[in-house]
Amino acid sequence: MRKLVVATGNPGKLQEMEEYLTGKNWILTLKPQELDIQETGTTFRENACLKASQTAQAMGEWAIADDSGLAVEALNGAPGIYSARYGATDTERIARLLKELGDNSNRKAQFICAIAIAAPDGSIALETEGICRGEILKSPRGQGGFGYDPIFYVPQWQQTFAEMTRQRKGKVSHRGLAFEQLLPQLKTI
Ligand code: ITT
Repeated sequence: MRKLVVATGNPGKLQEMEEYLTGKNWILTLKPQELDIQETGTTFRENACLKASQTAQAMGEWAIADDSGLAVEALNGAPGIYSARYGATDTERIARLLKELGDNSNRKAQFICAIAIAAPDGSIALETEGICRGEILKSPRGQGGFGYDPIFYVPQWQQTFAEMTRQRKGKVSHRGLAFEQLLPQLKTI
């Protein structure tokens, strides 16, 4: 069994990533908090690769990183890669998004998740991306999940991410779709 450092400081993401990775042939450890990586990339993929690569090199271990966010069509794709930097807390980020979208009738949005795995020398071994399409509600609904989950509604299931069970969100979400592609490939490295 090899060690895999999970390069995230986001507890909501960490919980979901652990669920996908548990029982696979890897011993998971968490990135030390003091290892702070600047997200200077211009795409989700670039930022996932930066986080995985720099964590792997700093720790001398395999590392996995997730860069994700919410792109709202009527806001020209904002907050996008700046989703975490859109406000200080989840509540503030949701409030800002709802304010900027206002009464706009175009509520279309998509969650995007890029995952990268780096080898101990920092080289990228695997990269995947998942997208989940949905709509932004006018007010939050549901208690589960994290981040923007209470305002992201998936018409196919008639639920927000925050109303879904962990299992359902785990299958249909952007992260679920990215991991669905990643897991078979993970066996090959
Ligand atoms: P790390 O970089 O340390 O992993 P982060 O929170 O800074 O943590 P990102 O830069 O990838 O991560 O920002 C992702 C943002 O998008 C953040 O505000 C999340 O709350 C939000 N987000 C990502 N996936 C989400 C999900 O499944 N549900 C709700 N919000 C999500």
